[in-house]
Amino acid sequence: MSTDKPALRVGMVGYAFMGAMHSHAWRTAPRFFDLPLHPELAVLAGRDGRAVKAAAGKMGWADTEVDWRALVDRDDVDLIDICTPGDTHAEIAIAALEAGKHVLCEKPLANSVEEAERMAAAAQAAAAKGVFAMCGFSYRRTPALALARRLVGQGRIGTIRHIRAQYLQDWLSDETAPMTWRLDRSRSGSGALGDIGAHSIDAAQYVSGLRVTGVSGLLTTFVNERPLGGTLVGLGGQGASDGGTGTVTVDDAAVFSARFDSGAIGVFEATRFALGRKNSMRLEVNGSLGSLAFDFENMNSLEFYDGTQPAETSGFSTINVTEPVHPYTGNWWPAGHGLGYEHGFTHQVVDLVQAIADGVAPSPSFDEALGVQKVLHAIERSAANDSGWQHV
Ligand code: 4PW
Repeated sequence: MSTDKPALRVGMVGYAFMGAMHSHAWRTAPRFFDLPLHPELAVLAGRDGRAVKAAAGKMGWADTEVDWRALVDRDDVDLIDICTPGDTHAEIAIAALEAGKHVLCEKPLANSVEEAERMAAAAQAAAAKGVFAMCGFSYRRTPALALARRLVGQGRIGTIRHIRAQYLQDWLSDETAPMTWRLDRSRSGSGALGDIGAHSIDAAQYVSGLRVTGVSGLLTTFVNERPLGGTLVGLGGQGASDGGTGTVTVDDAAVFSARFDSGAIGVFEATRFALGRKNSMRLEVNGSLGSLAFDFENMNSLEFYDGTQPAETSGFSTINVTEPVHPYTGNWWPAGHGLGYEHGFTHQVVDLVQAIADGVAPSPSFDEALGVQKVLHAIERSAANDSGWQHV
């Protein structure tokens, strides 16, 4: 693609699910949005030399490295995109920021509050030098959720009373699905809670503009041992029957209640065992004048109940979030054609590149992501000591 825009040379660590998705976003963003900088897929880093070269060829990266430290040291890279499990986020992000590289880091920010605090401090120090960091809570950039935030900000639902968030998947419902890094606490930091519950916490705070101030939580692991070998399909797969088993050291499901700074209350659920629900990230916000409801499995629609309408015509209406007036959608297809999971990641790149060009800190910042990390940790503390749990 020819361009007269200055280059933003990207180096990415990791090339699995999120690496493939971020590669798509870096390639696609300048083709549909007029960006002030032109992202270049410069270097892909991964430990396996042969595999990373094959991935670079498939995903469109110009060069490769087998050590992320070498990537961070290169002077032909301006930004490091971290698409690895959470146990490596802190060391890579802090090294990159200290080397003067902008950073995009997948969520959740880290595997502990301590790591997240160090990352946020490094990002704050780097911002003073015009080097910026963003955490990849991509659901914010789904047009329907961005529209929900706009409507809340316009006062269309009044004072918020309830926030109800569920993130329902079922890829572990099969007890023979094999062990993966997502089930190993030393790699992932937590299970459904941090992997998908973090999205719900960020989306709830983003749409409502509120902040969680207190939680009470329950975590459970339904299947404690899983096959070590097998065939991975999507996030799950078919475990081998003869390769031994490994111990699942994370939660399979999390439920928690929350208080918000405004006095609103919330209920949250995150599970990988909701058989039949594939990627149902749901958010409902009830206010004094109306309600909003979203389900990612119907991601081009937003349900809106306008409580100011006369009773005879009141009811939830379906907003088709595909019009040019809606966030991001005008750059894509004619009204009604709809977008997919991958578009939120492209919008994430668009907003990150614009922020860097404008010299302003992008959102969600590492500080915002640290806030989510603190909520995750509070839920784990609550669940660990059964606080407030009345046994019947
Ligand atoms: O953040 C990702 C979600 O968008 C998670 O890591 C996996 O993919 C599970 O749900 C989706």
